Amino acid sequence: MSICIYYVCVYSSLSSLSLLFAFFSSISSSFSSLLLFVSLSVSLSLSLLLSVSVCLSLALSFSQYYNTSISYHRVIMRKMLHRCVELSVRHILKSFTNHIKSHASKKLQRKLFPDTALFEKWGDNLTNAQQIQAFILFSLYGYNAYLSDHLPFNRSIPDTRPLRCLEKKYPQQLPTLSVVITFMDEALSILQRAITSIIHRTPSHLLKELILVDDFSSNEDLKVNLDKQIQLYNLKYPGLLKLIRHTERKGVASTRFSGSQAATADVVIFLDAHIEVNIEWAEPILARIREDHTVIVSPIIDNILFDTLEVNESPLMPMGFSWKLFGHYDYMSVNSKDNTIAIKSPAIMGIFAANRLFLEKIGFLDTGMLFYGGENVELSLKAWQCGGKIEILPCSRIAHLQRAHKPYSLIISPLMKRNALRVAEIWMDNYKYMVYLAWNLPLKNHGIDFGEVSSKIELRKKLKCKSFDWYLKNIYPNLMPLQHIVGYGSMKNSVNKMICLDQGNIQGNTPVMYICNGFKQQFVYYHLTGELYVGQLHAEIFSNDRCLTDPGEGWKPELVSCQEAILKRMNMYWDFKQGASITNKYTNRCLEVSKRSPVSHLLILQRCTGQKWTIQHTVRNWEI
Ligand SMILES: [Mn+2]
Repeated sequence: MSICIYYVCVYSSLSSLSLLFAFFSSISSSFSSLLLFVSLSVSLSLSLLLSVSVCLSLALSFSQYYNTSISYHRVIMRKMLHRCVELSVRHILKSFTNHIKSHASKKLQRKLFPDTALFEKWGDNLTNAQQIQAFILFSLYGYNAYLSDHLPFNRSIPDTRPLRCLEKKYPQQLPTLSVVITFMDEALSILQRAITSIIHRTPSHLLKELILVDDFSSNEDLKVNLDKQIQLYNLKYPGLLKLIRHTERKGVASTRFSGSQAATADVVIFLDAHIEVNIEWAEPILARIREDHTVIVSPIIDNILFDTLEVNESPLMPMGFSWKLFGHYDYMSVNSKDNTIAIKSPAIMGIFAANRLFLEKIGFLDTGMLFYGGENVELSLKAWQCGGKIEILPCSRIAHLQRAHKPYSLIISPLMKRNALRVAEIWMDNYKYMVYLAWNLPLKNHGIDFGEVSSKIELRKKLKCKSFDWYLKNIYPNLMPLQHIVGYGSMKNSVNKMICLDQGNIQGNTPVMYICNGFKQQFVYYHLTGELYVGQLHAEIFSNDRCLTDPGEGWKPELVSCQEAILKRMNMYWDFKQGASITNKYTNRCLEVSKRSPVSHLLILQRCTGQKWTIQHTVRNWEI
């Protein structure tokens, strides 16, 4: 009996010790999962032995009761204990090798597409087959369509509105709403989630119709399958959904135009298909347009991450654009006391709503735009210059999925350039040269066909729209026209015509000579007043153009923020004429090229040796 109690005590204390060890391993990050596993296994096996000992001790007592020989039982007990130890050791070894194997296979799974953005933060527990499927869908759509296919259409997303929005009350009587969703080669589940969110989060008496416009998708899923889904929706909500299909690709402006032509409600909103509307999104829009039918409104567009599809709140900021007419957030001050108040904005976001008749009156979007780019700036200028206004509403939130890459192979830069020139020609009067400068195009004979614009100019006259000068001064003072540019484009030296002045390493401030490539890093802008801007043109109050300066010592020229160079009175003014030297006005040193080898040239400052420079485009009669 005593030996049994001894075994019970030993095994129970050992197993409790192992369990304790396992517990500390699990809470301490310094212990590996392997240690945790081993200690758990040991504790389990010891518990097994413990229970065997308990059984044996009971059997022993039982046999003592019947006066059976103790020594006989001792032999049996020893044998059984040996067998138990042997089994436990085998069990531990087997589990241990299984653990190592599964660990190794997990590592292999993670490495299937290690360089793909999709798998950076997502997809750890997928099998190889699932990873391949997710990868293919990601390549097709530029977002995580695999995850989208596995999430419910009516998933909830965080309410990102400022808290004070929750206290707002909107009138019962609001204008009706037509929602237009335009799409091209979108994942069906993404489109269905957009539709579901709109149906669930818009009061049904306000939502008159949901118009889908397909800009000639090639995606099979969007054909028969989409038709079936629309039938199902319309069974539940009779007549709510309409589908228009283009038989050739027409671009964003024309696709939205097709939707607007089918719309019949008081207010029409244009959405992408990769969106989810948030709680009470429509009421602020409809209430504001009811107050003032000339205001075009955008919601705050929160961001759906392309990999995890989580929603991130966006800041309350108005929208602006660059001289290339690319939209970007602007840095105007926003009312800090009441963060629910509409934000006046120079431009619309990619999503906007307007009174349908007002939109029709100002000529809607310019359907002469191809593919996309520029159409939002065009509508923005038109709205402000022709008697309307643009506002962003902090209490209306729509989450929008930003693609990691565009799913179409088309090179869009030439089309964006062409569209930008249309906007410049129709709306920007004598400031249009800034768009040409930003795109590095000659003012005349640029050879770009931007299509017919005379009817648009005619409409502008008929509506008695204001000038772009008025717009810049009153609505968008952060965009600064440069008045004194006389030469721009690439800058070449007489030593070697194959190399161009280049801003050099992006992080660095030392300009270099580099093989001419026509990229923005090699754009140079010379002002009649002597400044030489190097690199992409900004000409906006809160962005940094960089000016070429002579530090006064050493041989290296430097690029410094132009504003900083003015404040610190740096040597930033240069004498230059087409085909002549570039000489610093203060130090009298010349910007020259030193040949290190047939292929390597240094850009240096030195006493002038008569090297000549030529700039790609010249303005006015600024020539020698
Ligand atoms: Mn979009």
